[in-house]
Amino acid sequence: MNVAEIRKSALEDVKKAKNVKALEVIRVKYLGRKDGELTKILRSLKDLSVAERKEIGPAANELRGDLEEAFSKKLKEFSASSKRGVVGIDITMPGKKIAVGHLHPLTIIENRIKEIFNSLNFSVVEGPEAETDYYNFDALNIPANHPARDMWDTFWIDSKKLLRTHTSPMQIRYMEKHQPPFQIIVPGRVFRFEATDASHEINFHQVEGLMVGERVTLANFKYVITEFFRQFFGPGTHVRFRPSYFPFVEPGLEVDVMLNGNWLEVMGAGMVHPKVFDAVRYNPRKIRGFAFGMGLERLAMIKYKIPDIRLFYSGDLRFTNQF
Ligand code: YSA
Repeated sequence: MNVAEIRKSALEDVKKAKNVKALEVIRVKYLGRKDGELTKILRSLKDLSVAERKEIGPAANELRGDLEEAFSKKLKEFSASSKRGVVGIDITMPGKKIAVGHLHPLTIIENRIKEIFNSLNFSVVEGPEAETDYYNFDALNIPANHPARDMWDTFWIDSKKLLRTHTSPMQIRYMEKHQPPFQIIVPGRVFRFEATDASHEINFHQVEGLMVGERVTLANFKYVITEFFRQFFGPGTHVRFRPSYFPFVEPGLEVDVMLNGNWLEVMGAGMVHPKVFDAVRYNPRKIRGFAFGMGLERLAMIKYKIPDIRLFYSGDLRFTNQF
């Protein structure tokens, strides 16, 4: 190849080079110390006649300069594009904020309730959300066609299965498998086929409580519940017990808590009815117990001053992010 041919082919090769490695191969091909095409011409200059040397020498030296410039220009192009593409980090940009998750207010309340009852020696158990009418009603002394079934507006799955309307069926399930003495709480989701408003949801949570043994009395119930509310709402909290009716307790009670000068109903309760003990084959003459059921959302609403129960299930981050 003569100088003009080398110029044409070398500049063409440099233009086509895809990466630094390919560029280096091209550099060695033309400027390599041993066998570079241009190097060979430059080395042979001394053997040429004066006239030839005068003609070829300046052209070969000029080409060396041009090639070196072309190589270094191409190298700069590669390094600029690698900074953009491969490294690609602009350390002067503000960092992305990592979103840290947090617990839903109902989970916070449930955890707190479990913590307090654990400290009072209660264990936590859970049960199924889809129930049979036997556990939800019959075994709790609410036979078919009993008017008390109207107290719980029910989502029926078929004529025997339903979505539990309260956590009380777990009283039966637990007593069928365990012998007293024991004390348990049952947190869980319940469902009611009723109109929603600021304090009623069709799907909400309850925490059931059950303490059974040979010497359990209403005084034990009053102590446990008063202690629970004082730990939950604060030491000075006033608690009121009112007579009420549930078919699975005798006597039946409702419990109110005084907050900002108003009494608020927070749970149903009572001494377990002998017919419930009959259903689980305990001897009602020997065994007694108390039970209660409270609404988790209602407790959360009081504690956090939440005006509308529907906010819990709205999925509105402006609400949940406050907790
Ligand atoms: C009673 C006696 C026992 O020995 C054991 C448990 C009970 C409670 C009974 N199983 C029951 O469900 N009673 S209740 O219908 O009055 O509901 C208990 C609590 O659930 C209420 O005090 C209220 O806090 C909450 N609740 C009821 N309906 C609700 C609701 N919360 C939100 N939305 C609803 N629709």
